[in-house]
Amino acid sequence: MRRITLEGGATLTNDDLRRSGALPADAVAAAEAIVDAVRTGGDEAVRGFCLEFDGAAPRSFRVPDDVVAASLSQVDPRFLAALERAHDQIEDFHRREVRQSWFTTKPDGTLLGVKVSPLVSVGIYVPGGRAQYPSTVLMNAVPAKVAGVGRVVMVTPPQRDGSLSAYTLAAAVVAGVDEVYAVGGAQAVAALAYGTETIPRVDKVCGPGNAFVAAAKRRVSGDVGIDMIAGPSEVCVLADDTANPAVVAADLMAQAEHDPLAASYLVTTSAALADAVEGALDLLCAQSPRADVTRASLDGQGAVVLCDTMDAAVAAVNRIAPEHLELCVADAVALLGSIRSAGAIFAGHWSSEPLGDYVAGPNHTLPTGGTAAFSNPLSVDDFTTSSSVVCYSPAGMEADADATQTLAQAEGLWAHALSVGMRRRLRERGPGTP
Ligand code: HSO
Ligand code: ZN
Repeated sequence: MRRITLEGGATLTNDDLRRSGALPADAVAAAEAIVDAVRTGGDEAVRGFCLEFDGAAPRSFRVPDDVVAASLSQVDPRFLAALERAHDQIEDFHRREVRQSWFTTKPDGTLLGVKVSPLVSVGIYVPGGRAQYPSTVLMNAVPAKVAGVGRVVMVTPPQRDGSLSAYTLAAAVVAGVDEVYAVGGAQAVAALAYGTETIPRVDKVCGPGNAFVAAAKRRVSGDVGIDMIAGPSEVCVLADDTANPAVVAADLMAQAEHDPLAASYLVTTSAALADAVEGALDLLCAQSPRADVTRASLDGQGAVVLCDTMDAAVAAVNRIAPEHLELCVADAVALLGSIRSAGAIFAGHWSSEPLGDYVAGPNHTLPTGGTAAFSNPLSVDDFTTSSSVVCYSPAGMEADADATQTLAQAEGLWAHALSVGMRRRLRERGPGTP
């Protein structure tokens, strides 16, 4: 990995971080053309793109419920138990995020508040093909269900033989997904956004995908809601000399093995630890069945940032604003207060990031590319809307009328003032409705 030494208050530059979140222009152009074609062409257009990209198109996109349910008997019982443990802990965590509607009454009898409502329907894109991500099904469907979304739909591309992965389907059953469609790519995103003859539209499209899927989500955004567009995965390990170098190396590799463009950073005050981690990386990469992807990521984006003080190390972490941060230091909890920007913080030597990818409970859909400085993990809030509520009493209306009319006059908005003025006059005539 590259070594960057920060001394005397020096800070990291964009070049140091080598982040590559931009979508390739040709993928954007292709995805936009597909979205527009599906918007006007419906099922037939979707079928055409499935034939073109997957080599086959199912007669019906909807996967029958009995086929979805049968997946439970096709997977190993240990896998199912793991899925259920993950589901229960993710559900437990997200239940705590539920925001309650609230109302308050002023002394004059006016009621003010916020009413929270679940989205009516949500579509979850789950990558398929060679990658299998049952964990992604849980991380998207569970918060949607906890929010109270009535219709949770999953789309995922079929495998080479036209079937869907039993792992992915089993996760859909455990998470309570209502409908499954065997469609992938930009055409699936377009079908969810605009609806086709056989795929009803949804209010929001979420879930990760390749550049085509990401570009399609960006294209439909505004016509439907979308969640964040995730870039390559990242980890930053902040370690002192109490960290175990082999463990730190495994943690850097756990992110690097996702994608040649993934980024793994080690920030440390200990040159001895940095050397030992590099040694361990060589040994462990030689054993990894995913050595190609892992090495490509570590060589491409990976970096060791050597800092002269712990304060400088914390500043470097906040500058990186990583998707995942591990605090492999003596007193991790004491450092929490100084961490400003990180999607998820794994505090202490026992808190492996992959525990959070699968079972700890928090969501694994997290802001990437430095966006943790201003955005949040996927949560129950992403599956609700809120409406402010105003319910004036006659006395409350009178009390606020003068200020409203004065501001309306200043803005030259005659009917605004009239709307309140009429009510004032009607109220003077006595009780009852205006
Ligand atoms: N680390 C990935 C999530 C994931 N890992 C899924 C394994 N499966 C991005 O947070
Ligand atoms: Zn992961």
